[in-house]
Amino acid sequence: MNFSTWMSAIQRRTEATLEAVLPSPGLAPARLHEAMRYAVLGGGKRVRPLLCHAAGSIFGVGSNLLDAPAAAVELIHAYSLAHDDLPCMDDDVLRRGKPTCHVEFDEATALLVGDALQTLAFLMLSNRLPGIAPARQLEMLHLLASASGSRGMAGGQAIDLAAVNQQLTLAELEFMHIHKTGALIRAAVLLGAHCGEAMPEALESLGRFANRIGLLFQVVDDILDAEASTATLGKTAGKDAAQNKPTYVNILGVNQAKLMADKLRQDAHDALAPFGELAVRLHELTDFIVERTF
Ligand code: GRG
Repeated sequence: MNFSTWMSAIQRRTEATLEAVLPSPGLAPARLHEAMRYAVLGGGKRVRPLLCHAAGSIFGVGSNLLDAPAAAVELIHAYSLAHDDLPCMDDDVLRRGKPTCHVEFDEATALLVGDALQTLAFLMLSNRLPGIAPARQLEMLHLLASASGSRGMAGGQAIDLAAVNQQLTLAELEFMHIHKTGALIRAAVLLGAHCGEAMPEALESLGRFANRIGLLFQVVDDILDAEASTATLGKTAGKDAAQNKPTYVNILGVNQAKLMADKLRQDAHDALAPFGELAVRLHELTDFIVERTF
Protein backbone atom coordinates (compact mmCIF):
# COMPACT_ATOMS: atom_id res chain seq x y z
CA MET A 1 0.00 0.00 0.00
CA ASN A 2 1.47 3.39 -0.88
CA PHE A 3 1.76 6.15 1.73
CA SER A 4 -1.14 8.24 0.53
CA THR A 5 -3.56 5.25 0.49
CA TRP A 6 -2.35 4.22 3.97
CA MET A 7 -2.73 7.76 5.30
CA SER A 8 -6.28 8.10 3.95
CA ALA A 9 -7.23 4.74 5.44
CA ILE A 10 -5.94 5.73 8.91
CA GLN A 11 -7.61 9.14 8.68
CA ARG A 12 -10.91 7.45 7.78
CA ARG A 13 -10.72 4.95 10.64
CA THR A 14 -9.74 7.73 13.07
CA GLU A 15 -12.78 9.73 11.98
CA ALA A 16 -15.02 6.67 12.46
CA THR A 17 -13.59 5.97 15.94
CA LEU A 18 -14.03 9.59 17.01
CA GLU A 19 -17.53 9.71 15.54
CA ALA A 20 -18.47 6.60 17.54
CA VAL A 21 -16.97 7.74 20.86
CA LEU A 22 -18.32 11.31 20.83
CA PRO A 23 -21.75 11.54 22.46
CA SER A 24 -24.55 11.92 19.94
CA PRO A 25 -25.80 15.48 19.45
CA GLY A 26 -29.28 14.22 20.39
CA LEU A 27 -28.07 13.37 23.89
CA ALA A 28 -28.42 15.96 26.69
CA PRO A 29 -26.73 18.38 27.11
CA ALA A 30 -27.25 18.66 23.37
CA ARG A 31 -25.43 21.96 22.80
CA LEU A 32 -22.25 20.77 24.52
CA HIS A 33 -22.29 17.50 22.57
CA GLU A 34 -22.88 19.35 19.33
CA ALA A 35 -19.94 21.65 20.11
CA MET A 36 -17.66 18.71 21.02
CA ARG A 37 -18.42 17.11 17.68
CA TYR A 38 -17.87 20.43 15.91
CA ALA A 39 -14.42 20.79 17.48
CA VAL A 40 -13.29 17.26 16.63
CA LEU A 41 -14.96 15.91 13.49
CA GLY A 42 -14.41 16.70 9.83
CA GLY A 43 -11.06 18.44 9.91
CA GLY A 44 -7.43 18.27 10.79
CA LYS A 45 -4.61 16.22 9.36
CA ARG A 46 -4.81 13.65 12.17
CA VAL A 47 -1.00 13.67 12.42
CA ARG A 48 -0.98 12.30 15.98
CA PRO A 49 -3.22 9.28 15.22
CA LEU A 50 -1.10 8.65 12.10
CA LEU A 51 2.04 8.64 14.26
CA CYS A 52 0.44 6.25 16.75
CA HIS A 53 -0.55 3.81 14.00
CA ALA A 54 2.84 4.15 12.28
CA ALA A 55 4.71 3.39 15.53
CA GLY A 56 2.44 0.42 16.24
CA SER A 57 3.06 -0.93 12.73
CA ILE A 58 6.76 -1.39 13.57
CA PHE A 59 5.70 -4.07 16.04
CA GLY A 60 3.02 -5.58 13.79
CA VAL A 61 0.14 -4.24 15.92
CA GLY A 62 -3.25 -4.48 14.20
CA SER A 63 -5.06 -1.21 13.45
CA ASN A 64 -8.04 -2.31 15.56
CA LEU A 65 -5.94 -2.15 18.71
CA LEU A 66 -4.40 1.21 17.82
CA ASP A 67 -7.69 2.99 17.11
CA ALA A 68 -8.48 3.83 20.76
CA PRO A 69 -5.09 5.24 21.83
CA ALA A 70 -4.76 7.10 18.52
CA ALA A 71 -8.19 8.69 18.97
CA ALA A 72 -7.48 9.49 22.63
CA VAL A 73 -4.42 11.56 21.62
CA GLU A 74 -6.46 13.34 18.96
CA LEU A 75 -9.11 14.23 21.57
CA ILE A 76 -6.43 15.85 23.74
CA HIS A 77 -5.15 17.72 20.69
CA ALA A 78 -8.68 18.92 19.76
CA TYR A 79 -9.23 20.08 23.35
CA SER A 80 -5.97 22.05 23.25
CA LEU A 81 -6.97 23.76 20.01
CA ALA A 82 -10.42 24.76 21.37
CA HIS A 83 -8.78 26.27 24.46
CA ASP A 84 -5.86 27.80 22.55
CA ASP A 85 -8.30 29.71 20.30
CA LEU A 86 -10.16 31.33 23.22
CA PRO A 87 -9.89 35.11 23.66
CA CYS A 88 -7.94 34.62 26.92
CA MET A 89 -5.26 32.66 25.02
CA ASP A 90 -4.48 33.03 21.31
CA ASP A 91 -7.81 34.70 20.50
CA ASP A 92 -8.42 33.28 17.05
CA VAL A 93 -11.52 33.11 14.89
CA LEU A 94 -10.52 30.51 12.28
CA ARG A 95 -9.51 26.88 12.83
CA ARG A 96 -9.49 24.03 10.32
CA GLY A 97 -11.08 26.34 7.77
CA LYS A 98 -14.13 27.15 9.89
CA PRO A 99 -15.04 29.49 12.76
CA THR A 100 -13.38 28.52 16.03
CA CYS A 101 -15.47 26.74 18.64
CA HIS A 102 -16.13 29.79 20.81
CA VAL A 103 -17.12 31.85 17.74
CA GLU A 104 -19.54 29.18 16.48
CA PHE A 105 -20.91 28.49 19.99
CA ASP A 106 -19.75 30.70 22.89
CA GLU A 107 -16.78 30.99 25.22
CA ALA A 108 -18.21 29.03 28.12
CA THR A 109 -19.20 26.20 25.78
CA ALA A 110 -15.72 26.13 24.19
CA LEU A 111 -14.17 25.91 27.65
CA LEU A 112 -16.42 23.00 28.55
CA VAL A 113 -15.72 21.35 25.18
CA GLY A 114 -12.02 21.29 26.08
CA ASP A 115 -12.70 19.93 29.55
CA ALA A 116 -15.03 17.23 28.27
CA LEU A 117 -12.75 16.18 25.38
CA GLN A 118 -9.85 15.83 27.78
CA THR A 119 -11.75 13.54 30.14
CA LEU A 120 -13.21 11.62 27.19
CA ALA A 121 -9.64 10.88 26.06
CA PHE A 122 -8.84 9.26 29.41
CA LEU A 123 -12.16 7.44 29.46
CA MET A 124 -11.26 5.90 26.09
CA LEU A 125 -7.78 4.95 27.12
CA SER A 126 -8.97 3.40 30.38
CA ASN A 127 -11.40 1.03 28.64
CA ARG A 128 -10.07 -2.50 28.43
CA LEU A 129 -7.61 -2.74 25.52
CA PRO A 130 -7.67 -6.35 24.30
CA GLY A 131 -4.26 -7.99 24.36
CA ILE A 132 -2.61 -5.27 26.46
CA ALA A 133 -1.51 -6.23 29.97
CA PRO A 134 -3.16 -4.02 32.63
CA ALA A 135 0.23 -2.82 33.92
CA ARG A 136 1.18 -1.72 30.40
CA GLN A 137 -2.15 0.06 30.00
CA LEU A 138 -1.58 1.93 33.26
CA GLU A 139 1.78 3.03 31.90
CA MET A 140 -0.01 4.31 28.78
CA LEU A 141 -2.45 6.32 30.91
CA HIS A 142 0.45 7.75 32.88
CA LEU A 143 2.23 8.67 29.66
CA LEU A 144 -0.73 10.54 28.17
CA ALA A 145 -1.50 12.33 31.45
CA SER A 146 2.04 13.56 31.95
CA ALA A 147 2.37 14.61 28.29
CA SER A 148 -0.79 16.70 28.59
CA GLY A 149 -0.21 18.38 31.96
CA SER A 150 1.91 21.13 33.44
CA ARG A 151 5.15 19.21 32.68
CA GLY A 152 3.98 18.73 29.12
CA MET A 153 1.57 20.49 26.76
CA ALA A 154 -0.24 22.72 29.29
CA GLY A 155 3.13 23.79 30.73
CA GLY A 156 4.37 24.59 27.22
CA GLN A 157 1.28 26.69 26.63
CA ALA A 158 1.95 28.61 29.86
CA ILE A 159 5.50 29.36 28.66
CA ASP A 160 4.10 30.40 25.28
CA LEU A 161 1.65 32.84 26.85
CA ALA A 162 4.39 34.34 28.99
CA ALA A 163 6.67 34.74 25.95
CA VAL A 164 4.57 37.36 24.12
CA ASN A 165 6.70 40.49 23.59
CA GLN A 166 9.73 38.69 25.10
CA GLN A 167 13.05 37.85 23.50
CA LEU A 168 13.75 34.14 23.85
CA THR A 169 17.01 32.39 23.10
CA LEU A 170 16.92 29.45 20.73
CA ALA A 171 17.29 27.12 23.72
CA GLU A 172 14.32 28.72 25.50
CA LEU A 173 12.22 28.50 22.34
CA GLU A 174 13.15 24.84 22.01
CA PHE A 175 12.22 24.17 25.65
CA MET A 176 8.80 25.74 25.05
CA HIS A 177 8.08 23.69 21.93
CA ILE A 178 9.35 20.41 23.37
CA HIS A 179 6.51 20.87 25.87
CA LYS A 180 3.75 22.66 23.93
CA THR A 181 3.85 20.66 20.70
CA GLY A 182 6.44 17.95 21.26
CA ALA A 183 5.04 16.27 24.36
CA LEU A 184 1.81 15.13 22.72
CA ILE A 185 3.57 14.08 19.52
CA ARG A 186 5.93 11.98 21.62
CA ALA A 187 2.99 10.46 23.51
CA ALA A 188 1.33 9.53 20.19
CA VAL A 189 4.43 7.66 19.03
CA LEU A 190 5.07 5.93 22.36
CA LEU A 191 1.43 4.88 22.85
CA GLY A 192 1.59 3.10 19.49
CA ALA A 193 4.82 1.39 20.53
CA HIS A 194 3.37 0.36 23.92
CA CYS A 195 0.55 -1.41 22.07
CA GLY A 196 3.28 -3.56 20.53
CA GLU A 197 4.81 -4.37 23.92
CA ALA A 198 7.95 -2.44 22.86
CA MET A 199 11.09 -3.07 24.92
CA PRO A 200 12.85 -0.17 26.75
CA GLU A 201 15.58 0.23 24.08
CA ALA A 202 12.98 0.52 21.32
CA LEU A 203 11.00 3.05 23.39
CA GLU A 204 14.17 5.03 23.86
CA SER A 205 14.94 5.17 20.13
CA LEU A 206 11.34 6.12 19.38
CA GLY A 207 11.44 8.78 22.11
CA ARG A 208 14.52 10.26 20.43
CA PHE A 209 12.78 10.15 17.05
CA ALA A 210 9.66 11.79 18.51
CA ASN A 211 11.65 14.61 20.12
CA ARG A 212 13.13 15.42 16.71
CA ILE A 213 9.81 15.38 14.84
CA GLY A 214 8.09 17.39 17.60
CA LEU A 215 10.56 20.22 16.98
CA LEU A 216 10.47 19.64 13.24
CA PHE A 217 6.68 19.98 13.29
CA GLN A 218 7.01 23.33 15.06
CA VAL A 219 9.79 24.73 12.84
CA VAL A 220 7.69 23.87 9.77
CA ASP A 221 4.62 25.41 11.47
CA ASP A 222 6.56 28.65 12.00
CA ILE A 223 7.74 28.69 8.37
CA LEU A 224 4.17 28.08 7.15
CA ASP A 225 2.83 30.79 9.46
CA ALA A 226 5.28 33.23 7.85
CA GLU A 227 4.95 32.09 4.23
CA ALA A 228 1.54 30.51 3.58
CA SER A 229 -1.86 32.16 3.19
CA THR A 230 -4.80 31.99 5.60
CA ALA A 231 -6.83 30.21 2.89
CA THR A 232 -4.24 27.43 2.52
CA LEU A 233 -3.64 27.04 6.26
CA GLY A 234 -7.31 27.10 7.31
CA LYS A 235 -6.18 29.22 10.26
CA THR A 236 -5.01 32.82 10.51
CA ALA A 237 -1.61 33.20 8.82
CA GLY A 238 1.03 35.63 10.10
CA LYS A 239 -0.40 35.32 13.61
CA ASP A 240 2.95 34.92 15.35
CA ALA A 241 4.42 38.13 13.95
CA ALA A 242 1.15 40.00 14.61
CA GLN A 243 1.21 38.89 18.25
CA ASN A 244 4.92 39.55 18.57
CA LYS A 245 5.65 35.95 19.55
CA PRO A 246 9.12 34.44 19.36
CA THR A 247 9.37 31.87 16.54
CA TYR A 248 12.15 30.00 14.73
CA VAL A 249 11.58 32.32 11.77
CA ASN A 250 12.00 35.55 13.70
CA ILE A 251 14.95 34.26 15.76
CA LEU A 252 16.81 32.53 12.91
CA GLY A 253 15.39 34.03 9.73
CA VAL A 254 13.52 31.92 7.22
CA ASN A 255 16.60 30.44 5.49
CA GLN A 256 18.23 29.25 8.72
CA ALA A 257 14.87 27.92 9.91
CA LYS A 258 14.68 25.86 6.73
CA LEU A 259 18.21 24.56 7.30
CA MET A 260 17.24 23.65 10.86
CA ALA A 261 14.22 21.74 9.50
CA ASP A 262 16.53 19.82 7.10
CA LYS A 263 18.80 18.86 10.01
CA LEU A 264 15.91 17.76 12.26
CA ARG A 265 14.44 15.74 9.40
CA GLN A 266 17.76 13.92 8.91
CA ASP A 267 18.16 13.33 12.67
CA ALA A 268 14.62 11.93 12.82
CA HIS A 269 15.34 9.50 9.98
CA ASP A 270 18.61 8.50 11.67
CA ALA A 271 16.86 7.78 14.98
CA LEU A 272 14.76 5.17 13.18
CA ALA A 273 17.81 3.21 11.99
CA PRO A 274 17.40 0.38 14.57
CA PHE A 275 14.01 -0.52 13.06
CA GLY A 276 15.14 -0.83 9.43
CA GLU A 277 12.34 -1.27 6.90
CA LEU A 278 9.75 -1.79 9.65
CA ALA A 279 9.69 1.95 10.29
CA VAL A 280 8.69 2.83 6.73
CA ARG A 281 5.49 4.63 7.80
CA LEU A 282 7.37 6.77 10.35
CA HIS A 283 9.95 7.69 7.68
CA GLU A 284 7.11 8.66 5.33
CA LEU A 285 5.35 10.69 8.03
CA THR A 286 8.59 12.54 8.79
CA ASP A 287 8.74 13.63 5.16
CA PHE A 288 5.02 14.47 5.19
CA ILE A 289 5.53 16.77 8.20
CA VAL A 290 8.17 18.71 6.25
CA GLU A 291 6.40 18.76 2.92
CA ARG A 292 2.88 19.59 4.20
CA THR A 293 1.36 22.81 2.97
CA PHE A 294 -1.10 23.37 5.87
C1 GRG B 1 -4.56 25.17 25.66
C2 GRG B 1 -3.45 23.50 27.21
C3 GRG B 1 -3.50 24.18 25.92
C4 GRG B 1 -2.57 23.90 25.01
C5 GRG B 1 -2.53 24.44 23.65
C6 GRG B 1 -1.26 22.76 20.85
C7 GRG B 1 -1.42 24.05 21.53
C8 GRG B 1 -1.26 24.06 23.00
C9 GRG B 1 -1.74 25.16 20.87
C10 GRG B 1 -1.95 25.21 19.40
C11 GRG B 1 -1.26 26.41 18.87
C12 GRG B 1 -0.32 26.07 17.81
C13 GRG B 1 -0.55 26.74 16.51
C14 GRG B 1 0.70 25.26 18.01
C15 GRG B 1 1.67 24.96 16.96
C16 GRG B 1 1.69 23.57 16.48
C17 GRG B 1 0.35 22.96 16.40
C18 GRG B 1 -0.01 22.11 17.54
C19 GRG B 1 -0.41 23.16 15.33
C20 GRG B 1 -1.74 22.57 15.15
O1 GRG B 1 -1.64 21.20 14.96
P1 GRG B 1 -1.94 20.51 13.56
O2 GRG B 1 -1.22 21.21 12.45
O3 GRG B 1 -3.50 20.82 13.42
O4 GRG B 1 -1.69 19.05 13.71
P2 GRG B 1 -4.66 19.97 12.74
O5 GRG B 1 -5.76 20.96 12.55
O6 GRG B 1 -4.16 19.42 11.43
O7 GRG B 1 -5.03 18.90 13.70
